[in-house]
Amino acid sequence: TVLPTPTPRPLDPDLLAQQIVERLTYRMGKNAAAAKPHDWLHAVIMEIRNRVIDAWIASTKKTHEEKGRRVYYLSLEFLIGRLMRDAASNMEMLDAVQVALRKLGVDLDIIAALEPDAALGNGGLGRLAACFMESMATVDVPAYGYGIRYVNGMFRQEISDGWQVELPETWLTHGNPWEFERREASYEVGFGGMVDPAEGPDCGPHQMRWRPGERVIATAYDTPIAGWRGERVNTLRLWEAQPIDPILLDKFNAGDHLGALAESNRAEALTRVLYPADSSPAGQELRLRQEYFFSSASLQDIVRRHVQYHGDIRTLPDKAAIQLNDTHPAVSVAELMRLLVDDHGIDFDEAWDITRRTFSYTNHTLLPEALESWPVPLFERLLPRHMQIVYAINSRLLGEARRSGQFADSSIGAISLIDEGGDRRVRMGNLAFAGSHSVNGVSALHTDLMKQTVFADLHRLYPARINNKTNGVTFRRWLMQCNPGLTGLIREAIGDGFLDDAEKLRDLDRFADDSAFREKFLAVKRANKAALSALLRDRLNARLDPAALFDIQIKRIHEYKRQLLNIVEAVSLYDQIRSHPEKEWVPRVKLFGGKAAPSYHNAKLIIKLANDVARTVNHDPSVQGMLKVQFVPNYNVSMAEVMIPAADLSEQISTAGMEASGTGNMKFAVNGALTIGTLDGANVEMRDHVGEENIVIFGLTAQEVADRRAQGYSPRDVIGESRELAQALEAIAGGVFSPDDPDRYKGLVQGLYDHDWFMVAADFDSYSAAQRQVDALWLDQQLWAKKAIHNVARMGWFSSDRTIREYATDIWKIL
Ligand code: DL6
Repeated sequence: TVLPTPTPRPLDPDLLAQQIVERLTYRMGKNAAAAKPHDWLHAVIMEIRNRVIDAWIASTKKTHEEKGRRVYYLSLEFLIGRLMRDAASNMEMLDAVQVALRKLGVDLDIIAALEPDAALGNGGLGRLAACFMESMATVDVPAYGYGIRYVNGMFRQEISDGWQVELPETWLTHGNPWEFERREASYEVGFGGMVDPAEGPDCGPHQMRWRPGERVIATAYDTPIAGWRGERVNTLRLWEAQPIDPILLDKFNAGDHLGALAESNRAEALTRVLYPADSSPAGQELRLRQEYFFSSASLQDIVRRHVQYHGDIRTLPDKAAIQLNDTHPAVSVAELMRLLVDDHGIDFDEAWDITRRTFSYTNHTLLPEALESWPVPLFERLLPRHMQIVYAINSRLLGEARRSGQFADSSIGAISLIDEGGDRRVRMGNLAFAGSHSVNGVSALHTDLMKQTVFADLHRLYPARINNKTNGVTFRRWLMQCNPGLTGLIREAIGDGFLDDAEKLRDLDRFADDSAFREKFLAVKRANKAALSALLRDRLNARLDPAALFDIQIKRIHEYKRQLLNIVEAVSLYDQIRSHPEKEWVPRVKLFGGKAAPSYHNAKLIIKLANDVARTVNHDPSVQGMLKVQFVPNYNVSMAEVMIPAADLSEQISTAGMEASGTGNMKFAVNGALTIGTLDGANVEMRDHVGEENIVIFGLTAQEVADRRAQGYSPRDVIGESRELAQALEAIAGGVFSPDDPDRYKGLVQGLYDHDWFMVAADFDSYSAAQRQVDALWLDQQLWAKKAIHNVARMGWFSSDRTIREYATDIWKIL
């Protein structure tokens, strides 16, 4: 094949301006004089895209020629956010674009704000996948991301009378200039139907013929993902479901107009909407259909590509490393077995060996309610052939366990792929574990706990399989793009080395002792706070004082993340300020942001409480200037990019042992916020890197949490011993913040008295004391700045480039 050689495109702003106008005129048919901001955005993206495409074609060519191993990252979520600034910056054309647009009388910031967030994910797991895509391109790993092209991604959150209201987000309304439809990459995906033994002289005993009762077409949409400096551009391939027949004309002609479209609607429903739950299983049949749909299309694509380029399917593990991002794509294990055994005629045991050498699996949560399992009858009805394969794998797995001599008959059930307690269910975590050569956690603590809890038995059987890969974040988006002020200041101080190697941020450490630098550092932070204040004034009519301490908790709303602890502490502080107005209080702005799963009652109530407390506190003249509470609606990637650089204090306060890693914690610290946090997830490793004197740690450890629960924890007694906590809870439960409905929070507070699973009461005093320690530190701005600078300087290890190098070396064996 002859591939076009990339033509170097000049970055002369005049020429760039001319090219942008050309795109506007001849590709979009718009007159520059009449063009609207959306038109300019589209034209600019097309110009940036051209450069990306050149590099994309070159990368693909290189990968083909090298015939090396490729990574396939299977994830039901990619929380990408906006792409324009990211791509322009990585292609090193951001400055030129800005100047070119200025010449055309167009403001880059204004049009950039019009680009919709690609919100194809819920939270940490999806955002990690997006950071990994960028880092894989940056560290030159040939990779494909595979997922679903949801028409409606994460819902738009509006706050109405303090309550969360969910509205559909229509990110594709103006088209998506970043994606390319690939009609040639289409696959049939089946559901239901019958399975018969395959007949023929060459058919093996395990080979079957599946005749699905229902079939849909998966069509690929490709988005190029450019790495830093455009060295490599990888592909994010998202699948759209289409019907085999768009309309059943015989039904239509017979007058059944709705019936004629029923099949089409059913197919399209598959990729219509993202399930908006992150820590509880969606549970419905549609979700399993989504999981199988994208797994099957991706596996067919991978196998086809392998056979096309390498011929022999048996060499798949040498050329393909497939990473399962949580259990959502775990059915891929059975799908690859099906393709190998039924389509390629490979013996079952050999196929199992190929499969295990190809897959690896990342676990992202220990929450029992988030571990996926499917009722056997549902699984069998939807995927009859896969059910047979699961049983066949299970009998080998249990045989191995028995032969190991490590398991009594009574304990072997924990390893089984089928949960036999209650209604029988297929355990997707066990399937992913059994079908992979590597199983990793996402922080050191999380990985240890995986070995001790959810996978204790499988770990005993396969002690070498579990390993740790602590998460990271891409510093291109989460420092360089979102915080140009700080990036500029760092460049001035230590040069540009850190742009290519985040560990070089270490050179900044010595500037913590430089008072002139500290002043500039504080000035940058102040400017970022002013920018956030301006945004929130425009959007919410909020009046925030940039001189106050900005204390921010942004993440999904969940009881284990303990927004409630933060709100209760705010109420207690409010009480104290009113009781002692004579004291020198540190002015604080407490900001909250995050979405609750639509069916998660307590999470939605916590949002309402934050808004109720905000209304009361913010209207009370006796605390004016000392405390402000603000819930920021519709928290998303773009909002994070403004809030994180503006934070003084980052709240990472989950119950120890419950947050697998966290990645927001890393983004805040590298942007110069101090962390108040528990020894949970990656906070533990952050403390080790930044130094315990530069982070505020409080609360029970994971071991202490487990011990307290085992001993019979009595929150009522704890509350009885803490006057401040008792008063704050009484106020909330008694309706001080909800005079319109005084009983609104009775149940929520009662839950704290009765069981308090997340240890809000147990950690309250320690948290409150830590907050006062923060206040004291704030009064010494020079010391504060010093600690914040140490945070920035010592966070280099948390770059996702480091994480990806570890995956590439230890798991994918590719670097
Ligand atoms: O690993 C990415 C991210 C972690 O940083 C968070 O701590 C963890 O809660 C999140 N896990 C999920 C779980 N979803 N499921 N299943 O989003 O993963």
